[in-house]
Amino acid sequence: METRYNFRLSEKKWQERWERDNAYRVGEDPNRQKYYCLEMFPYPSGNLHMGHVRNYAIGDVVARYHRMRGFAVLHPMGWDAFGLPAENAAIKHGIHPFRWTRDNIKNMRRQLKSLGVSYDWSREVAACHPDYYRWTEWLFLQLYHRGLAYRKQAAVNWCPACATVLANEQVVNGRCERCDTEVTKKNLNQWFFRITAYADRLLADLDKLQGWPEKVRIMQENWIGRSTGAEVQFVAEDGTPLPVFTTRPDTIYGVTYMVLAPEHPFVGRLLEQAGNEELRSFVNRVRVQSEIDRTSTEAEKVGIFTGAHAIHPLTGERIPVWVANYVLPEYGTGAVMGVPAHDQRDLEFARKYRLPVRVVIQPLGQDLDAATMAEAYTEPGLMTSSGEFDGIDSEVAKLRIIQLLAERGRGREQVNYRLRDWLISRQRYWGAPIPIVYCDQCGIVPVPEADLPVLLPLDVAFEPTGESPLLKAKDFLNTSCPQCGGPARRETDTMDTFVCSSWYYLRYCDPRDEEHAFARDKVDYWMPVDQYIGGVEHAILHLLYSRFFMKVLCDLELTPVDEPFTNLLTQGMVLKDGAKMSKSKGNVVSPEEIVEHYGADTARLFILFAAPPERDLDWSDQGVEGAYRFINRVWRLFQSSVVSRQSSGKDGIGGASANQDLITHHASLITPEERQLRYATHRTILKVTEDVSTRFNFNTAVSAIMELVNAVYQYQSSVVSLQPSEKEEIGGANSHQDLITHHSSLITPVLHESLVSLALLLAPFTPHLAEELWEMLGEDGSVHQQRWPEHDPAALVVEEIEIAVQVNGRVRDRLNVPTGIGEGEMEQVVLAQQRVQDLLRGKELVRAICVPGKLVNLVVRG
Ligand code: ANZ
Ligand code: ZN
Repeated sequence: METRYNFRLSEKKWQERWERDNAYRVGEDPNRQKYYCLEMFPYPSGNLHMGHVRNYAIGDVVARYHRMRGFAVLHPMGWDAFGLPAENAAIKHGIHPFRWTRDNIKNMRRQLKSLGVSYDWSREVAACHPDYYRWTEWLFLQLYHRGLAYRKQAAVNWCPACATVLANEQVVNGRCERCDTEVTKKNLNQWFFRITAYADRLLADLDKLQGWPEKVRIMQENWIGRSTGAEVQFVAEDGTPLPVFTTRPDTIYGVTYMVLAPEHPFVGRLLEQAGNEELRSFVNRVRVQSEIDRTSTEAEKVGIFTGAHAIHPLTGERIPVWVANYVLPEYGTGAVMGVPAHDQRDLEFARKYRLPVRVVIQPLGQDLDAATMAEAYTEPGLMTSSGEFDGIDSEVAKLRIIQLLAERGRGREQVNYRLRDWLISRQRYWGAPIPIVYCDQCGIVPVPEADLPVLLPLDVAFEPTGESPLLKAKDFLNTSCPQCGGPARRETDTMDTFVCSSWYYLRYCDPRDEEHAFARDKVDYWMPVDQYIGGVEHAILHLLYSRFFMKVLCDLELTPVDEPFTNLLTQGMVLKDGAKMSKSKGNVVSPEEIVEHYGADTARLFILFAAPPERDLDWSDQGVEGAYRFINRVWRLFQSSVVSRQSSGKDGIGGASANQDLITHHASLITPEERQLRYATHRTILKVTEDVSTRFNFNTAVSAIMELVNAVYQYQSSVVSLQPSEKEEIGGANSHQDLITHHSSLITPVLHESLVSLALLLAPFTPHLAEELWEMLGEDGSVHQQRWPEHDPAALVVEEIEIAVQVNGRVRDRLNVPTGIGEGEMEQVVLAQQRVQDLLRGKELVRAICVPGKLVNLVVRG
């Protein structure tokens, strides 16, 4: 007889059976409630890492649990298969991105299957497949036709030596990753999605997302960055309007200078005039700094006076106009009114360049000294040195000043967003083509829907020039205009891969549709995703873009809802010795090796047990060993308990539910040991159900299961030790067979119930082992097709004792409480009784005197 669980044989066996039986395939079922469980689809980098394993193990618990609860569970998997690494591999190793990606997918799919995750593989999608990106292109056209996709000039990273555009990842410390040349900016015509048109809804609807971690909602809120304030018209002395955006119109009398972004058009005009060499070199220097370098609070604020002045809109004063690195061209109007007394950044700038400081808001009962103040005063206060507004509250002045500016045609209330439109053009090959054609006659012409997909040509050359191979693919590039038939050129930029991942969850609902991106009735059934699970690194862009897409599609009446993900779980990282696993640190634990050595169930169990899903998890070899030992311990428990049942045939105990009836019926006949085991079993069912369904506390769920296993072992040994005489009767258990036969007589309905429950409770966590246990129990079908167990409240009732309830010393009631209940609990139980509440109505409870096991005396007044 085997003494160890052969996980290799078992995991292989069950994986093959699931595949053979299409065990996790799902369709729309009008009679069942749906449940859509989704894990973020991976980039096919080549190998699964532990972060993936954690992500999918968590998702699989959720999916398997809901399946057992009777839901039609959609649990799909696919590949975020476009992107730069494939192209880099092509250049480095001469392997085509298509082949590289396909081979990686093949390997990772095998690895995923070896983990036994319950995916409906018939729904697999890959973003780089023409059947998929055809619809990415189609979605682009839908946005285009709604005015939500447009083209404008925008700066890209440019390496002058390679004469090529660089992705942000390819710029290292401001230099080209390939040739180390200093990177500059270059303006190119690029495509944008008008996500800013949805800024307000994306912000407001965050309130609907109560099933998301609060931190993620806050990150999105900050990213959208709504500010209310005013746009105020300053005008340069030559008449050029220089509007500024300010959140503090109340400080307008404190303006002592203005600052423009180096990219501001007015600065461009000044540079056209001769003799501005100093300004020119300053502007060139700042323009290549990254946004982060320009705006971080530690970064040095540098500026230069332009020589120009602007007129203050209320006082008519001449205000010097500066250029500085900290003003961003893309925010507000790219121009700022400098108020050093009330803005820290402005104060530092003013001190550095000896610009005047003017206090216009005073804190109550204090007098700020402009000459010496080291910190700007940024709170509300009383207006001062502000003309007609002196002496009033600054919050009130805010509104009045906007009013005055509006009356004079010099400003208005304004809301501003930090959110920028989404630049989707990538000067890359391995991405979804942008379905646009440029015609000399007709200009920008969208490719007709009937002509989709615009296929990515495969026969292209990869050269380390950094230039997109599409520029040299003449058959692709040169085409005819869909409108006039004349010669035209295709757009050679491809789409940001975030476009592909903004709608994949919709394609999973209808993955093989050749007529639509997804059919309305399919998404009506499946959407929204009930539970989305993935890394917090996608908390901003991916989730925001997906929400944007969903709102656009809902407005187009292509989907029934405008939020894609009802609940979101962001899992923590997998660490080794406190550090993130990474190749460079050499602390990577390979999932493949763990599965090979210990099995998929061990890997899953360890990961689920080691930490709650949202927390970081520290890898521990002992932890893995522990999970492995536990799996063997469970297996041996079943082995010793039930093997004989097969030899002696099914002994009338019957299936799980028949068993339940039997036990309930004979409840009064069971022994104290059995009562205890039943208590443990049903308490575990309750605990695991609560942990899995409401809190994702998989770690405590697993530890509850472990305790139940201990309880069953304890029960077994107590029963065996109780019956020494029987043991002797069958010959001292000399032969192994005797022992087993002997045990079989001990499989009471209560023990059987515990074992059945264990197999069911383990199913979401260790799906292969659970199948094996189910089979050992002699039960039919897959354990994963069984109903999730329900706890029997009667089993949780512990022994009770009658106590008296007194009011002011007179017995008014009697009731049962659990024996051994504490004083506090006792008081609570008594006060919760309806009859007691009736007795106390209109009276004031002074205190409750509890005598454990005897009485509670309520001392009342009135
Ligand atoms: C005058 C002022 C006085 C300001 C004061 C603040 C405090 P948020 O809250 O992020 O919207 N600003 C406007 N456009 C800018 C740009 N393109 N680059 C850098 N800074 C810019 O910030 C709005 C404030 O940031 C605006 O209000 C403006 O400075 C500055 F006591 O105007 B404030
Ligand atoms: Zn044309």
